[in-house]
Amino acid sequence: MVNQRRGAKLRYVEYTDASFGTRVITDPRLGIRGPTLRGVVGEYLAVTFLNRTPDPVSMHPHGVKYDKDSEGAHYEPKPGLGAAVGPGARFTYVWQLDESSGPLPDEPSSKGSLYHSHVNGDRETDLGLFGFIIVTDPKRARADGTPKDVDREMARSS
Ligand SMILES: [Cu+2]
Repeated sequence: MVNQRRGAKLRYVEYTDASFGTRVITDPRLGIRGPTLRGVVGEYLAVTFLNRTPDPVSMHPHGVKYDKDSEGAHYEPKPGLGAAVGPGARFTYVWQLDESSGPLPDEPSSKGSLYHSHVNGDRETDLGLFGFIIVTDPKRARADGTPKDVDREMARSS
């Protein structure tokens, strides 16, 4: 399977809605990274994921709260429903942005973490299936959830 697709990359792509018809053009500076997911403390992120790859993949988040089905990681003995989304299948992950997801009062206005596919360890991340999650303090956020004190955003993953 890996040999068949040597050199091929995979990528999370954002669409305007769950009909998956119209792509959202993301910032080219993100490179192969998936769309940046963001919210403010107190909100939930609901991500409807459709797998258009030939293999089971998932979305596993860091820095947020979730129940077993929305964990998105294939941990034994009993993985949750979102642990491995098969080719052509879809799953809606629900992630809670609680106090620990966001910044402390004396920290910058947002806290970053990441999401990545987690069916086969790091393999899918190496293929390109990862992206950022940015959680902002609601007192320091604009109406759209972006931080008031940031006018230009650069994200790095290393
Ligand atoms: Cu991880």
